Amino acid sequence: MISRPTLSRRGLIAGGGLLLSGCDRIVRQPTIEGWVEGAAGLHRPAQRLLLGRDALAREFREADMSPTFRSNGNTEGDASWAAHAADGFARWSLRVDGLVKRPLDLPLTALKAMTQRRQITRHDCVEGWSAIGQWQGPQLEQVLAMAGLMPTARFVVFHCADKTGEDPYYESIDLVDAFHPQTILAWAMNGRELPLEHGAPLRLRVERQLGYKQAKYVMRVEVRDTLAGLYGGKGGYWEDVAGYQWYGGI
Ligand SMILES: Nc1nc2c(c(=O)[nH]1)N[C@H]1C(S)=C(S)[C@@H](COP(=O)(O)O)O[C@H]1N2
Ligand SMILES: [Mo]
Repeated sequence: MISRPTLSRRGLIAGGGLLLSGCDRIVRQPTIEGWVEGAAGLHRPAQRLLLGRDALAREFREADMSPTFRSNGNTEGDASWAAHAADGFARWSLRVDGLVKRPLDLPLTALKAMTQRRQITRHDCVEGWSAIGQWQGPQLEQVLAMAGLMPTARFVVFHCADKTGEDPYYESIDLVDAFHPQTILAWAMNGRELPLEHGAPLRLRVERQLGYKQAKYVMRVEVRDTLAGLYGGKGGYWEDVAGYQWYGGI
């Protein structure tokens, strides 16, 4: 039973030798569960046992797409983001750094030129609403493979362009979710470029998790070995300020 996720990880990312060792390590490592406290500590391993962390989120048909998909949380970024928005993000690029061998600056054109994944999924917000939408972009795994993970890599942090008061929005996931096939950096929604209020130019879709994990306005992807020392240390804006679970599994 215990060895199962490790085996399925192996199948999923065959070919990525470097990434493989990272995944094997993360699946075996008991400290990840120990690190998440309280209810989350029970919830996450329980979900893994029942469904498997590699299971796909349900995908829908075009006919199932919600006629309106509301936006939630911040609906714009900071002044620097606004300047990029004003020229259609033509001079914007995604920074990829931290525990990587090759830090990258990827313009939108580069992200659009990579192999794309398109998926129609249901977004579930803890505030009590859901919507079905279509998302498109490269898999995060591809971007991480381009940058090359260092052996100590354990978490991927998404730094966003928006602030609520003093605190910037940010989110983080572990390597299991980072290499999940439905984890993409989406630049398109419902067949057109991501609208400003939905996180243009780029947002995370990590489909096995709740709405607040779907970071909008992603400016920088940082690979880290720990979440300690970053803002409130709990791995995300809502985790820090409101005690949301770090693993927001659905
Ligand atoms: N940068 C950033 N990302 C964010 C938020 C935010 O305020 N800022 N809100 C989160 C929440 S709670 C939800 S439900 C979704 C909303 O995404 P939408 O605006 O595309 O509906 O984005 C999430 N990601
Ligand atoms: Mo949300």
